[in-house]
Amino acid sequence: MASTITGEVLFGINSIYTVASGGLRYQCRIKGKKVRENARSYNPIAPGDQVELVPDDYHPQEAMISAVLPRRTRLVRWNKKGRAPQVLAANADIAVCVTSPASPPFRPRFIDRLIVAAETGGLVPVVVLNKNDLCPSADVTERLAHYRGMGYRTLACSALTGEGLGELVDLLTRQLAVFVGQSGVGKSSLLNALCPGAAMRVGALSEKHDRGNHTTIVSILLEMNDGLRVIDTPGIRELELADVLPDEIGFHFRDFAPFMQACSFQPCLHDGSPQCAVAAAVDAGEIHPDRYESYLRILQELRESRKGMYGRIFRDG
Ligand SMILES: Nc1nc2c(ncn2[C@@H]2O[C@H](COP(=O)(O)OP(=O)(O)O)[C@@H](O)[C@H]2O)c(=O)[nH]1
Ligand SMILES: [Mg+2]
Ligand SMILES: [Zn+2]
Repeated sequence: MASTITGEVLFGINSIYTVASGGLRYQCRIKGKKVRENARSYNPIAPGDQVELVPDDYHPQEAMISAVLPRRTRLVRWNKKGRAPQVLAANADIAVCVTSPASPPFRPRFIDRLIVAAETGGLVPVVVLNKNDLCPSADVTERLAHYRGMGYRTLACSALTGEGLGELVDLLTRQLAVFVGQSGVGKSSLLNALCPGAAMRVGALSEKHDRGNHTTIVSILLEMNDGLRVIDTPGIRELELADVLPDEIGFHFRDFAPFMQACSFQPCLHDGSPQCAVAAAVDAGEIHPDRYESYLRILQELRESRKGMYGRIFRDG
């Protein structure tokens, strides 16, 4: 039997995965049902996954993926079309939530969701405000300061003017980041500003395999100059959560933490139970009402849908 080697998945399109190993790139298919049905997810293998490869003796750039090594972290969302959890990135250290002050508008609820998804998957969330050249409103500035006040790292920058890009490079150095955000916030532009040609590579890939116009359609791990490594993801309109249990959400709203223990009925889901200290803190102006609204919506969504069924499959499995 051929000996196996270990590699890192860069991206996968139509069940062909491009895997980097020892300075080479292999085109790989999955070998066996075990890997293919990995964790009942939409995609069995994600960018950033460490995999075992069996190189093809006759085709030097081809191999079979025989196993996926355990993931250190995972960023998961609910894939609506596929009706299953989708791993956007594996083994990334930080989840960079890219936002913009306008076009598209700033959406703190998206940030709140990404924070929950990131923290439950073992990643550190960071909030990046791109298009800072568009002069953010007082409202946007205030919400960013609020995230900062809660202890989240925030960073304002502009792919257009270059503002803040040095700080972004510092953030990305020596750790694997995944960029997540609504379509149009400038994820690809930022990557392109950091490494000219990066977006073109993504665009070319997307064009070759789908509809074109340089839109990112698959997640891809980009290896840039100076060893920077970033996973770019397709624009996400709604970040629906999966792989999270309803009673876990509260722990990822860290502004709730000082109050949660004081709720009269434990465990409390803070959605209308009597003498809920979190709801009282919202009324008293100690918790931002929009954060509470975010929380309630996520809770509602997890309860209603079949997604609850998938609670924690990745972490238990
Ligand atoms: N004013 C301004 N426009 C930007 C900036 N970054 C990106 N854009 C524009 O926003 C649009 C979407 O950018 P793109 O990188 O494709 O966004 P993505 O969908 O998040 O990858 C493009 O027209 C960019 O030129 C920025 O910093 N400032
Ligand atoms: Mg893009
Ligand atoms: Zn409560």
